[in-house]
Parts: sequence; C-alpha cells; structure tokens
Amino acid sequence: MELYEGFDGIDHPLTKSVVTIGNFDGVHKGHQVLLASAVTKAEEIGGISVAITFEPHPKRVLCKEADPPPQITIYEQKRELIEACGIDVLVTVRFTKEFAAIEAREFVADLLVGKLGMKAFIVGGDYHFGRKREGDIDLMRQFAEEMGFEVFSPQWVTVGETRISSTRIREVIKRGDVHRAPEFLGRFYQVRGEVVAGRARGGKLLGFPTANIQLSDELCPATGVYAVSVASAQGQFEGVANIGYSPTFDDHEFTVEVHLLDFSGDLYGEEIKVNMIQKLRDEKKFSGIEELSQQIATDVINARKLFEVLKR
Ligand code: RBF
Ligand code: MG
Repeated sequence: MELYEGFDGIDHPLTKSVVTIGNFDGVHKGHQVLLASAVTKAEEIGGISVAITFEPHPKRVLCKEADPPPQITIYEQKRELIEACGIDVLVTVRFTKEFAAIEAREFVADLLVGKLGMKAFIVGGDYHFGRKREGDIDLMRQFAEEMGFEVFSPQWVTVGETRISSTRIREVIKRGDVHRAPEFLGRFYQVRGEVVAGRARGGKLLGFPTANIQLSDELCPATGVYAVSVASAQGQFEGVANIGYSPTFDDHEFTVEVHLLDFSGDLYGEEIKVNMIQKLRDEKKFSGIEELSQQIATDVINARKLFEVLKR
C-alpha cells in the first residue's frame, strides 16, 4: 500500500482511481464493505483503490476543548487493517480549518478528480463533504454526471437490528462486552502499548507476574479481569489481564496488566498487542494476598477452559 500525507503529498496525479473516504475508526464491518467494494471495483476497471482517511479525528483538530471520542483503532492499526483489505493507496488527511473550508465542488473537482483521477466513488449512505458539510450523496451524483465518474453506495452492514457504527462499538467496549466486538469488527478488540515497569508485586508477592502496559491513546475496556491473547515480537501468548485499580492494595493506581500463560521471559520496553477475548469477572477487593492469588489461579483455569473451547 502506498501512503500519502495529505493531498499535498501526492506529487504526481494518479489515474483511474476508485475512492472511498471516511474516518474509518475501528475499520469495522461497515468500513470493510466500503474498502472491499473499492478494491473490487478497481480490479474491474483496471485501476487503483484509494482510501482517504482523517488523522487525527476531525474533532481533535477542530474543537480542541471538546472531548473527542476515544479511538477504537490507533492510526497504526487502522493503517494495517486498511492495507489488509487490499487498498492500493492511503491518503491521510489532517483535517485542518483550511481543509474544512474547501467547497464541495472544489474538493471533488480539484482533489478527487484532479489529483486522484477518480473514476468511481464508494460511499456510506450518510456521507457529507465539503465546507459546512454542504455536499451529500445527491450532490455527489450530480458531480458524477458532470465530471464523469460513478457513485456506489453499498448496503450498510447490520448486526440484528443494529446498524454497525463506531459509536455503537465504543459503547460495547466501554461496558466490557468485548466478546461482542467480533460481531462488529470481524476480529477481537485490541489495545496496544509498551510494557513498562510495574510495582514488582505480581511475581514476588502473588506468584503471577504481570506485564504493565502503557496504553496508547485509545479506548480502554471497562475495569475487570479478561481472557486475552497477546501478540509480541517474542510470539503469540494467551493470558489473563486486569484493568483497574487493584483495590486489594492501597495505592489505587490505574493499570492495565497482563499475566501471560506459559511464559517466563520479560517484555520490558516492547510494544505488545492485547486482543480482548472475554471478560471473566469484575475486579474485587480481597481480604489479602492469599485470597487474591487464589482467585487469580481460578481466573487462569477459567481462561484456559475458554481458550480450549475457542480452539474447537
Ligand atoms: N487486584 C485486585 O485488587 N483485585 C482483583 O480482583 C484483581 N484481579 C486480578 C486478576 C488478574 C488475572 C491479574 C493478573 C491481576 C489482578 N489484580 C487484582 C491485580 C493485582 O493486584 C496486581 O497484578 C498486583 O498487585 C501487581 O501489580
Ligand atoms: Mg483499540
């Protein structure tokens, strides 16, 4: 996949492109349909598939005070997932005031048709574009006729009655219902981060050493104990994670920690990817170390049972 930072980063005009555009946070099943449609259409016309995405989230750039929604996928993961869909070119646009001020017609004529050589546009039903969101699908269809490209709007993906959306996925994750994420994402929900020094309490005191993760700027699931699978440079491991404040102790520090099963090495300084499989229980305040470590032993047994079931 070729990568361009903004339209200014495109030094030579592209030709015969099939374009899809969106924030694509989560690269969920709805996004995947748009991306796959672009890839298929590009193959049909012997052209290239182009995804345009915004990074950081437009709300982060435009209204710095407001609480922007936490990201389901950090940029790095979003890029990987878009590439995995088979997209040829990714244009990452920083949504500045200047960008937001571009008129709908100018955006389509100069950038999409002019710079990308757009022959087809693939879009979700509620898409708006251009200054003050003045453009919608109808206007895009008008431009299409005038400027000579096609517009396709694939059926949006639903789970039961629910239309898949990044907002809906955030709710599910925030509640800790990570086992439901695959319905929306087509994969487990993942958080990433560097393994940092912890309180050196897990191994010595409890008998369950943990890797403490410094989360990147992304959505963290509800506090609790989870079955997880971890990808690291040292390989793939199963594990049990604790997200929360370790209320058995007095420091009340928020941590995300993972105890890896059948692993005795050390991951300090490495970036690890933690796939959240299922919440096992809420975090609890125990009477002491003995009771807590007994419970963690039970968590490990329960997680192992779950991994066995998943492998069948
Ligand atoms: N700490 C708690 O105070 N209450 C818990 O319920 C709890 N559950 C945990 C479950 C697992 C699987 C793991 C790995 C840790 C858990 N912890 C819990 C955190 C534990 O206190 C922490 O790992 C050590 O204090 C080391 O920082
Ligand atoms: Mg994430």
